[in-house]
Amino acid sequence: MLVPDVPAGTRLEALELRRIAVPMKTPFRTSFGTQQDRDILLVKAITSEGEGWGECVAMSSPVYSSEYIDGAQQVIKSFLAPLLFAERSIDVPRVADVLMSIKGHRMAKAAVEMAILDAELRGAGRSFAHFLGGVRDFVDTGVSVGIHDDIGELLDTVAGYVEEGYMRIKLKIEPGSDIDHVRAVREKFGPDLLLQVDANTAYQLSDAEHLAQLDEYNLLLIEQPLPEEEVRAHAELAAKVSTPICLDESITSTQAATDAIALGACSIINIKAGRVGGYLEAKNIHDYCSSVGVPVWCGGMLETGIGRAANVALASLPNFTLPGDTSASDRYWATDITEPFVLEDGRVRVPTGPGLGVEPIPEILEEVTTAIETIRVS
Ligand code: OSB
Ligand code: MG
Repeated sequence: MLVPDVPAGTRLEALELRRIAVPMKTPFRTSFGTQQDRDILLVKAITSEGEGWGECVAMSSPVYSSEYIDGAQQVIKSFLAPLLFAERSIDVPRVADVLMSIKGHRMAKAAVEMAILDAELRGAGRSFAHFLGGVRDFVDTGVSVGIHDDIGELLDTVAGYVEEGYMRIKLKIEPGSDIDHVRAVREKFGPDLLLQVDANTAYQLSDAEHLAQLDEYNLLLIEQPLPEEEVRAHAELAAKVSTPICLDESITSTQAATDAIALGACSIINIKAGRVGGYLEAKNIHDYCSSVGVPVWCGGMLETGIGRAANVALASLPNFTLPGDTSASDRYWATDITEPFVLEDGRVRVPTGPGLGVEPIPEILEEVTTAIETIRVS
C-alpha cells in the first residue's frame, strides 16, 4: 500500500530537560513562602527545523499551585514527550490538542509548547511578538514587592523601585501585613502612584469587611484574595468591596476566565502563560477578555530572560492595558542567563529577533546548570 506523500513538517527529535539554580538578589516573600534561590527547568526542543527554548514556571514545591518542578519534569518525560514523539509532524497550534488527553500539568505543557514554538519561529525568522499579534515596541512595567514585616524597610524598598522608574507597585499582602502597609505606602508616595496588592489566596470570604478597608487607598486592584477554587466567593466579595478584583490562580484556562467573568468574580485578569498551559491559550484568554471589555496584564513567575522574553512579547498585545510583572532582569538576578532585560523609562523593550529573540549565554548557562536529562525518540 502506498503511504500518502505528506510533507513531514516539523518533527520533534528530542527534548533536553535542563535544571538550573539561580540565587535571587533578595529573598522574595509571599503569603505562601519565601523564595531565596530559584530552581528552574529549561526545556530545549530539538526539532527537524532547529532548536528552541522553553522555561517551566513551576516552583520547587506545590505552594502557588498544585504543580512543582520535579513533577513537571516527570510528566514531560513519562507522558508529554511520548505523545509528541509519536506525531509525524507537530505544528504548534496542534501541540495542545496532542497533549489534551493528559489532565492538568499546564506549566509542564506550556514549557514544552514554548520550546517548540521558539524552534518553529526561529526557523521561520519570526518573533514571538509578531506571531502572537503584538502591537507595541515597549511594555509598561511594574514590580512585585515581597512582604516586609518592617514598614520602614518596605518604604525604602518601594522608594528604590519608584526611583528606578517602575510604573506601578504591587505589594504582596497577607493577614497581619496588609492595611497598615498599604496606608504607609499610599501616604508616602501620594495619590498618583499606581498601586495594587496580591494576596495569593491568603484570605477567606469572612474577611470581606477587613479587605474593604483597602477601598480608601485607591488601589488598581486586589489580586487573588481567596482560594483558587472559590470563584463564586470572589463574586460575593466583589459585591462587598469597591476595589476591583483581579484573579490569578483561579484562571487556569479560557473556560475558567469565561466563567469567572460571567459570575462577576473579577473585572481584571492576570495572564500567566505557564498557569494556563501555554502562550497560545494565553493569547486566547487575552482575545476573549478583549471581546468582553475586561482588561488584562501580564503576570510573572520570577522567570529568567528566556521566560521573560516570551512574557514581554505577550504583554505587547493590545488588551494588556495595565503594567505587568515584567520587571527588568536586575530586579531578580545579579546575572541573568540571557542578555539582561533593562528598564527604559519604566518600560521594557519587546524583542524583535527570530523566536524569543534572546538565548542563554553558553558560559553562564553552564555555570548555573545542576542537571541535564535528554529524552529522545526511541
Ligand atoms: O502571584 O503573581 C504572583 C511570583 C511567584 C509566584 C506567584 C507570583 C509571583 C509574583 C512575582 O508576584 C512576579 C514577578 O515579578 O515575576
Ligand atoms: Mg499573583
